[in-house]
Amino acid sequence: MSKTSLARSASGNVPHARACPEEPAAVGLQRWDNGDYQIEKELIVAATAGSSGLTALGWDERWNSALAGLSDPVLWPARVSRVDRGACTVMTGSAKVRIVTERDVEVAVGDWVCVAGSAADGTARIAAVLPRRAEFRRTRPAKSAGTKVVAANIDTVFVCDALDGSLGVRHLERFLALAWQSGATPVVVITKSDAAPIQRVTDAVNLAKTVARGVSVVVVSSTTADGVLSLEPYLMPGRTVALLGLSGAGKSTLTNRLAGADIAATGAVRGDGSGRHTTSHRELVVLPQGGLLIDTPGIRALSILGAGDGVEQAFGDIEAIADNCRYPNCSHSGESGCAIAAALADPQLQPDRLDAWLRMRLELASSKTHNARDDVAERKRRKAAKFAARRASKT
Ligand SMILES: Nc1nc2c(ncn2[C@@H]2O[C@H](COP(=O)(O)OP(=O)(O)OP(=O)(O)O)[C@@H](O)[C@H]2O)c(=O)[nH]1
Ligand SMILES: [Mg+2]
Ligand SMILES: [Zn+2]
Repeated sequence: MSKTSLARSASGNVPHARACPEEPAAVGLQRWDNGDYQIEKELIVAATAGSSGLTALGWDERWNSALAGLSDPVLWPARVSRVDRGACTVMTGSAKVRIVTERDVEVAVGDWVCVAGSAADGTARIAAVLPRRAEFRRTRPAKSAGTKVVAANIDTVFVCDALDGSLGVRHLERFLALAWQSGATPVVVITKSDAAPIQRVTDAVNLAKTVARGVSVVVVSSTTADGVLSLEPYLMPGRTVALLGLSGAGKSTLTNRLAGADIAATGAVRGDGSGRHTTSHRELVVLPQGGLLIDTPGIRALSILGAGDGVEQAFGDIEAIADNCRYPNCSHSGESGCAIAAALADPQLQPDRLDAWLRMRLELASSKTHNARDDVAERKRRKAAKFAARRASKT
C-alpha cells in the first residue's frame, strides 16, 4: 500500500532467502532501560503460545516473498507491537523483544520488520520495514510536522463511537474517509449500548448509516457483551483490526472485553462526554480467538490531508452524482448542467452532507502545498533510513 518504509539491508546479495525464517536463538530477551538483558517474562498473550508463531501474527506467503526479496538470510522477521521514543517492541511469534530504533527509521505499530543481529548481545537492529499493505495516517499534533502512521498492515478499522459521546456525523465522515484511505475496510462500532435507551440506539444507528455508505454498523456493549459476537468475523486469526475514535469511546474497554483480560487501561469520561486520553500509546495485542487488535489513543482533530481517495470512497454517493455534471471541473456552485444542483431536489441527498463534501474538497485542494512539503521530508527520511539500515546490517 505505502510507497514508504523499505530500508534495505546492504549486507550483500545472497542466492536465496529462507522460505520459512527461523527465529534467532536469543529471541525472548529484553533490553531494559539500564542496558541489561533479561528473559522476557511476559508472553505476547497466553493464547498465542503454542499456536503457529508468526502466522498467528498475520505472517503469510506474501510477507515471506517480500522478505525473500531482500535476499538476506540473516534477517529475521517480527511484527511491531509497540513504538516508543528510541525503541520499539517486536513480536517474533514466541516472545516479545525490545529493540533500539534508529532515529531515522520510521516504524509503526503493526509493521513487519526485518531484524539484523541478535537480541542476546544487543546488536538487534531494524534493517528493513516491509512495504505496508495498509496504513492509517493522521496529521501530527503540530500542523507543520506532516503525518504519522497510527496503525500499519491493518485489515479493518473499527471507528468507535460511544452512545454517550459526541462524535457526530461530520466527524464520523472524516474517520471514514481516513479509514478508506488507509486501505483497510471501515466498520462503525457504536459502543456503550447499555448506557442508552433502545430508541437512542436505533437513532444512532440510523444516523450513522446516513454517512456510512456501504459500511457495516455494529452496536456493542463492552459491559454486558451485547453485540460483541458480531465483531467476530473481523477478528479471524491473523487479521488485524485498529480501534479508532474519540477519547472515551470505549476502545480500551472493548479491547479488554475481546481479550478476556484487563490488558489495557481504561478511564472515566468527563461530564461533557469526552474522554480523558487514558490510552497514551498504541499497542498491538493478540486475542485469544486469534485476531489482532491495535488499541489507539483517542483522536479529536482529524485532517483529511492527502486522503483524496478516501474522501472519494466515503462520499461515493455524491461522487457518483457529480460524475454526471456537464463539465468535468464543475465546482457545483451554480454552473449549468450541474448534476449536484439537480439532485438537491432529491430528499435522499442531504444538504449537510453535500456541504461536508464540498468543504473536504476545498480542504484537499488547499492541502496540495502541504503535500509537496511532505514529499521533500519523506524523500529525506527515506534516504536517512537507507543509511541507518546499512549501518545496522554492518554491526
Ligand atoms: N456503560 C458502559 N461504559 C463503558 C462501556 N465501554 C466503556 N465504558 C466506559 O467508558 C469510559 C471510557 O472507556 P475507555 O475504554 O477508557 O475509552 P477509550 O476509547 O479507550 O479512551 P482513550 O484511551 O482516552 O482514547 C470508561 O469509564 C469505561 O468504563 C460500555 O460498553 N458501557
Ligand atoms: Mg483507551
Ligand atoms: Zn456540478
